[in-house]
Amino acid sequence: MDELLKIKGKNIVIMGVANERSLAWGVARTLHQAGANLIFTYRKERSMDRINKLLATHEMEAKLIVQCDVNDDGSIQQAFVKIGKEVEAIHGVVHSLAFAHAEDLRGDFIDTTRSGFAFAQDTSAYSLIAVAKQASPLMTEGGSIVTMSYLGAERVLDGYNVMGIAKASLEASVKYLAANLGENNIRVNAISAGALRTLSAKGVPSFNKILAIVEETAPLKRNITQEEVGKMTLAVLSDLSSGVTGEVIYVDGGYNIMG
Ligand code: 1JT
Repeated sequence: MDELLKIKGKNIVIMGVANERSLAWGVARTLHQAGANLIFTYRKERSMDRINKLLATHEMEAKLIVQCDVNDDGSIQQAFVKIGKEVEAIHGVVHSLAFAHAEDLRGDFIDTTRSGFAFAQDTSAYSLIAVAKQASPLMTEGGSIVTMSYLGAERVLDGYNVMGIAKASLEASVKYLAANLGENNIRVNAISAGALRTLSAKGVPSFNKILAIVEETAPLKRNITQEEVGKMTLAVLSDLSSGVTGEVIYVDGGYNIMG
């Protein structure tokens, strides 16, 4: 298996671990099991403490943990300078970040403010471009960049509102980045994950209803797990997917195909 994956000893940057339930943490666990070296970025001090505690609990070690605020170009640049000093090359980046103001994730879409729109785009979509810009020069042996999207990018999902537009922008950015970076043997893909009970999903009023509808409708008749997102992310980061770039890959039990 190791020969097929070629992930052992590879340096993978994981952005977006907020707590144990984060998609990014599921990815970290799977990558660790496969023998990758993990580099974490965090924004808030509190997230760093959580990452350290999670690592200790699971008897895992990080190669490096660096601060990185994706709303700030200087912070992204500094983070990747630090990473570049620690490792010869990086082989993958997991971008598992999104944010919007709570008031923009409920109510009528038409009430979206200019500033709320810009903030969601900046944090959730532009951040991938800014990260790719700083990460790609370190991918001297080729690489794979993976981001997390959601079905609301292409379907109107009640309440997803401004995040739907941000994810549509993220998925289009994946395609343009893939076209741009392909000549450097850097692949760029998105995973469109099914609904998962994470910190981001907290405070979404209709979330239980979403989970129940998926269970009833999806071909697999259930919701997905963090581990399933981790396994697909490993596949997309690894040599198993060496011919795949610019794709949006659904890990949703098949929910998206249903009418
Ligand atoms: C964000 C939040 C991004 C929640 C997110 C998200 N991507 C998926 N979810 C969960 C979700 C949220 C809604 C929804 C379905 C799933 C919150 C913080 C900002 C970033 O409605 C259909 C609203």
